[in-house]
Amino acid sequence: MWRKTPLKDQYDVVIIGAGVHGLSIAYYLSKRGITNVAVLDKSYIGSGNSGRNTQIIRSNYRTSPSVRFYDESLRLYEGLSQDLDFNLLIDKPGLLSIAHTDFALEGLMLRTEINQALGVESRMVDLKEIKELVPLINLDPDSRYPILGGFYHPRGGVIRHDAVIWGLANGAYQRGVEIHPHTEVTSIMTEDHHVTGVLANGREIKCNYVVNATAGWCSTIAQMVDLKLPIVTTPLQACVTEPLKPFMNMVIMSVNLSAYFYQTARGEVVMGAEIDPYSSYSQRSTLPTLEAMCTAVLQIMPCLANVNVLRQWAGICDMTPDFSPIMGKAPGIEGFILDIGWGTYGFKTGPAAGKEIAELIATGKTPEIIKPFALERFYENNPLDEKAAAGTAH
Ligand code: PYC
Repeated sequence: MWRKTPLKDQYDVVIIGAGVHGLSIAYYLSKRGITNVAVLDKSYIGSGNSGRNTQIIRSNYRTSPSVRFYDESLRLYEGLSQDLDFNLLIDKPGLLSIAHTDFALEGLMLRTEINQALGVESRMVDLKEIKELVPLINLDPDSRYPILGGFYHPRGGVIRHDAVIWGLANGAYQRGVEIHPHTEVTSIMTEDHHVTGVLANGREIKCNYVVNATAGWCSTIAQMVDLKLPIVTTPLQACVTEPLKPFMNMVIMSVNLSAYFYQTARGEVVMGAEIDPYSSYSQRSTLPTLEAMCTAVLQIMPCLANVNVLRQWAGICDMTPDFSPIMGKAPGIEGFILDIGWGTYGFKTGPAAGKEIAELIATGKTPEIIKPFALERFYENNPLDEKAAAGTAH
């Protein structure tokens, strides 16, 4: 889909990380005519969380800045196949968040009101409607965690992550952007608090902007300019079963059990749970997490007992204290741009982050919609608390 070219000595913009975010920034820059751009990745493209996430897209968040931003991304995803002229296999059967306690139900009601006030289609559903939406769900009132109600988000769904990565890479490349896999940045050069270039695969490359669009290694990259981030890196695991005949057409998330699952177009059930309870850079999966995921999903969908799990994997997630990302200019370092801290929710925001960061670089001004996500919010004790809606399964 693209030719390998030698690294040049100078670019306008160097983007570190060839995942959905880095490639999306490159694509939207190229649409603005900014094409002297290189996307560098220490491994193959999409090798990090972009190829490890579970492909869920939704905008049913809790705070207004998040709902606005995630909804912009969902809208961009809805039109991205046409925009890229590349079939991204979007599938939006709807997303159902279920609650097993009154407290969780109240949280879903609050999200419903905020979503509706901002024009995002979400509504509360009772047990009768839940049964209609997902006939095989366990609604037994005597089960260990009886379901009390749900929050339905009809535009939620999934989009094929490998297609998204290749589509964006192809779109950016066709407009003149260079993509350099297996090209590791080991330092960032600065002069007078301005970024001047990077050292990549042992070569000095000059540039005006460096974008940190990495997941898992964003603190390592930030350290290269002595920037400390309030981020802890933690694994998140998922697994997939053998294929089954179609039996459900919905993404289900349980607030209290910290579990989520859906059936893919190939019939497999993809499922996941909460982030691991420790910090690590390991991308290996573990038995206790497999057990936790299956226990939770079987509580909701007991018919899956005896189904074989075929694969399990992990990605590593950069978690901020408020479960919201960091986007914008890095304070005190001209030309160093942050698109990081994407925790367990980065895949669904690739298009909006790409578009807005491209605008920031093109105009020099931070777009209104990403202002609430600036790093400075932590210096000013002004967090954007999304834990209730952004944790893996909430
Ligand atoms: O935020 O929708 C989500 C999600 C699903 C899996 C990980 N994060």
